[in-house]
Amino acid sequence: LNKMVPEVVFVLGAPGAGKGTQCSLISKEYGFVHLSAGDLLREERQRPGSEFGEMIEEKIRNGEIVPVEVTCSLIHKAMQQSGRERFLVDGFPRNKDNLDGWERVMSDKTKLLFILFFECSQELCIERCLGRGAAGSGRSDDNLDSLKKRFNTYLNDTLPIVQHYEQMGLVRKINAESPPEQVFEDVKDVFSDAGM
Ligand code: UP5
Ligand code: MG
Repeated sequence: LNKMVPEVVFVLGAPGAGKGTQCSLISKEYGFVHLSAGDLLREERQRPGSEFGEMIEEKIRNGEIVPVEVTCSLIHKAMQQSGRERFLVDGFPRNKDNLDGWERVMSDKTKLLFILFFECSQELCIERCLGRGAAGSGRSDDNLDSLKKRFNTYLNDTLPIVQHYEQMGLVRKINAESPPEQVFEDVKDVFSDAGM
């Protein structure tokens, strides 16, 4: 009867803007569960017997977006398995298909608090991802060819989603070009303004 509706913050920003890095800081400080859609997809890709493994790998390498049915059910499952009530959904929704799919299945089951949006120049983002690749990330998309495609998708498909939420007054913009601890200071302001 009085069951709490799970609260969700969507975390968006270009590839390499620092979404994952900031989400781990936030989860430590504020007790949100960090769910990276990309990590969930990479896990599913490795799961023995997954019928989606090859499709996911191909999409990721080409910087394309996996159909929402797959991504959304992984997010939903992870939310249920956590047994918790506050979530950072990192790197989702990335396009109209993602947005519509979430609205269909999840918007009645959750409360969207706001969108945390990390802004960082393309040059810096690419430098960070290439640096991570060179340091042995093992990610099949940390190469210049995939990065160009990831950025195309980001500009064409993801930015319109940010604009959609901006019109609803839900976007909290953060400059993500300074060092992580400094970026996190601005993140904390957003969470404290939200009463956390
Ligand atoms: N770094 C971080 N912050 C820094 C800072 N302030 N100063 C200097 N360096 C900083 O950081 C990236 C690198 O930069 C790291 O080396 C870090 O140390 C350093 P990270 O925190 O990992 O940035 P993040 O924004 O999380 O970058 P990521 O590469 O994870 O972003 P993407 O959005 O590209 O990747 P994601 O895993 O979300 O998606 C990958 C692919 O999965 C997509 O392209 C798509 O094909 C697929 N996907 C879907 O299909 N659907 C989804 O819903 C989600 C993903
Ligand atoms: Mg990430």
